[in-house]
Amino acid sequence: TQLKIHVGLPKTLTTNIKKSEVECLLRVFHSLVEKANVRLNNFGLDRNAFRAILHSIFGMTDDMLMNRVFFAFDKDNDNCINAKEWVKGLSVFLRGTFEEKLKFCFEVYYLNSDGYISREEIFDMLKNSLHQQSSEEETDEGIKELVDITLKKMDFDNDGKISFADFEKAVKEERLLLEVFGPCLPEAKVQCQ
Ligand SMILES: [Ca+2]
Ligand SMILES: [Ca+2]
Repeated sequence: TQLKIHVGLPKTLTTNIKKSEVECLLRVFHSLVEKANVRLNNFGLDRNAFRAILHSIFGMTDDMLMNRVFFAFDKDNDNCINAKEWVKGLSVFLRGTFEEKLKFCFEVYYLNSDGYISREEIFDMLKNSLHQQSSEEETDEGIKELVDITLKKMDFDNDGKISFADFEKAVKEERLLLEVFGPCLPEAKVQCQ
């Protein structure tokens, strides 16, 4: 059993993944767990093992975002990705509808589970992603200005933070805003064989 990278699975094939794919994802999961977890009692992937997979299979490189993706996958907050969380998360990666991806990105970005993306979080994420993109050091003042611009564009009810309703409305108007705070969906489509 192996995962193969395919660029360009049909985008129209959305919603639920097929039963055979679920079975394949479970096989992959169990072999990854076996490889990663010989020492651990938990039957699942811990953060390091999961991040290694995000990096090697999905080409992710950003530590902060990989941590956030881990927390978004880990629905029951036990610091371990179990089989159910793995299949659920990967089905969004593989075949998520636009709505599912919208929800997933929002979950990655709000992190502290109060249901909003706060000004401080926007600042941290923009600072982090600007760090990755350019060698020049952005000043905090410059980033604060970007935070204001972002809020102006996305905070429709003017309460100084981004709710899911704000996020949904902004992304529906401008799709590029889906990953505005950093890439958290894989570029390449992964196919199970
Ligand atoms: Ca978990
Ligand atoms: Ca708001």
